Parts: sequence; C-alpha cells; structure tokens
Amino acid sequence: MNVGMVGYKFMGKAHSHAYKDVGMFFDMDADVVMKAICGRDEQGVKEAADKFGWEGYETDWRKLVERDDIDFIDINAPSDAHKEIALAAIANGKHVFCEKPLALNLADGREMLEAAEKAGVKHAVCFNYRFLPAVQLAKKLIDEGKLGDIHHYRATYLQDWLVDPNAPLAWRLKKEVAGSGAHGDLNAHCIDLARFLIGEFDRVIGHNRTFVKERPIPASTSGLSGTGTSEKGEVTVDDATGFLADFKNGAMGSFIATRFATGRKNGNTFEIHGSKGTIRWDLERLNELEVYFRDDEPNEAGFRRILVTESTHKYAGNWWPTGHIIGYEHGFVHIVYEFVQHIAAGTPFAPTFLDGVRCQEVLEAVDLSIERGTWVNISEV
Ligand code: SOE
Repeated sequence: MNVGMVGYKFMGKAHSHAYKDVGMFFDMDADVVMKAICGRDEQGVKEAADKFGWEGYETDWRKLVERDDIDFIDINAPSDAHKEIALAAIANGKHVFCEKPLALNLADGREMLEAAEKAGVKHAVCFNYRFLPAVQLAKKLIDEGKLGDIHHYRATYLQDWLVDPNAPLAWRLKKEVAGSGAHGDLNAHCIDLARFLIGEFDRVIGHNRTFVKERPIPASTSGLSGTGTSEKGEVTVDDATGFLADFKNGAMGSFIATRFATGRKNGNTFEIHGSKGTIRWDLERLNELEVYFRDDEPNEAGFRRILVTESTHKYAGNWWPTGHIIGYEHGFVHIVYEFVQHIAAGTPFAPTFLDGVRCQEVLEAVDLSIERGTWVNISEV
C-alpha cells in the first residue's frame, strides 16, 4: 500500500508516525510504504521526508496525485486545500484519507463525497479519537445497553493557546483557510464522537465569540505556537463556539469548543448519562474510562475508573503489557490500521466522507442557528 501525503507539519508528523509504526504492532494484509511526502517549501519538505522516513518528496501535489506508484493520498494540509487535492486524487483513482474537518463548508464536503462514491475509491476522514481504547469501550457499553436509554450527552473541547492576545494570526484563525475556528477544529471532533457513540443530531442552537479581533501577523509558527511581527491582521473565525442539541434518540446535548479555556490544554471530554448508568472520559487521561452503574450494590455504588490497557480492550493488546499506557499518537496508528485493512482486505470502515459530511451538516446548522438566533433542524441545511 503505497502512500503519498500532502502536509508535513503537526498532523504530517502524527500521520507519518502512524504509517511508520503500524506494521510493527498490527498484522496487516498489506505493507505500508511511505512513498512520498509533499509540501511547497522544498527545504522544509525534504527535511521532513528524511526525518519522518519517507522514500522521497514532491513540491507540487498535482504531481503526487498523478504518480502511478501511489495507491492512496493522505491530505493533512490546511482545510482550504482539502477539496481540490481530494478531487484530483479521486480523478486519478487514488483512495483518500483526509484530515478533519472534511472541507471548508458543507457544499464542498458533499461534492467530495459524491466524487469519491462515483469513482468507487475508498475514503476516510481522520476522526482519530474514535480509535482510542477508552472510546471504543464507551461505544461497546452503550451498544450493549449497559447505560440504558441515553438522556444527556455533554462534550467539551477546551484549549487555551489563544488566551494570550499576542499569539500570532496562524492559518487556523483565517476563515478563508480554516473554514471556522474552534468550531470546525474542535467541535468537529465532539460532533463526530457524539454521532459515533449515541447517534444522529436532530436540531441545534448555538452562540459564539471572537474575544481577540486582531493578532500579530506570524513571523514563524510551529504546531500551535509561534512568534508574531509588529503588524496586525484581523481574526476572521470564532475563538469559542457552544451549542445545545437534541438528538434523534431523544437525548439532550451540550457542547463547548474554545481556545480560551485558561489552563486547559487539550480537554476533549464527554459525559453521558443513561437510565442505567453514566460514563465519562477526558483525553488528558485517555487510558481511563469512568463508569457508574445504578444496579451496583448501594453500599458499593459510585464512579470507578477502568484502566483500558487489558488485552481485551480494543487495540490495547497490540501494544504493551497490561498497565503500560498509550498516548495521543496511537489513535492515528489505529485509524491508519483500520483504513489500510479496509482497502486491502475489505473489512468494514468508518468514518468515511459521509461521516465528514454529517459532521459538517451539524457545524453548519449551528452557524445558521447563530445567524438566525433560533433552533435549526439538521434537515434544513
Ligand atoms: C489544534 O486545535 C488541534 O491540533 C486540532 O486541530 C486537532 O484536531 C486536535 O486533535 C487537537 O488540537
């Protein structure tokens, strides 16, 4: 399975690590070969190719997607590049693995889905958090009915890297490049996890805020940090977006994504209350799932913490002996494993572009609700 990848920064590194490690820890029906990585800055992409272990590099993604020796294209460039690259890759018969959010907007996402389905290529959106053992256990408990009927779903995605007003105007803060701010970057994950765990959204109502309206033009950026120049530019996305939701199964939901949660670095959490029990999870303690079951003996009832490192926990057994925990990067290894197996062995796979579109529908319905100041049904967008 020969991979060509566009993007070589934060996500490029996470994905490269996944391609490198996956064959060492998982039995695969195809070997993953890191053929070529692509970026516009020749020196930067060459250094990344050497450091991350790619066979070669390209500076023009058009060349990459036309290469006969490549089976699938991984897109982790900024969101405004997703559609054009994906459509060209699909036209060249390549399978596509795309970072979230799938596209700048719903219309683009729908176009990408339609093209991929028409061409019969395999497609995936990198909602990596689905693939952590604790999230898999949460899904299993819910599917087995251990929580009973779901009443509440509460999600947060809390970061604080923008609370400093001098943090530079990175691409993630420009609407034309990122589509939206905390909403598309972080609520996209929360929406996907909610759909994965408890099902489809019915209607939403939201509010948002841009606390700092102008920021220094970047001198350099790396990951989420960087330095700015003395010149300032306008922030054109939300710093924070919160919304309420009704789900099709009758559950009530609340969501908040913010880059202004002082002290919280990557607080991706969910808490789900059902008629028989509750579960809660926090990415900052990703190897743990907290559970509470109503039918426990009253004397012994209470929250308990399951350490999801037993060989019976999904993916955990592929790594280390019990208790030897895994981290953020492992979710990417697991999703790459599932996608390659899907292509090579025909095993079922989600999240596809359809899940990317469903997520985009909710994102867009929230934006519409903010514009109108009323609830918006997902079926309206
Ligand atoms: C930055 O906000 C970011 O890296 C997101 O883009 C990722 O999707 C999320 O997993 C962590 O935070």
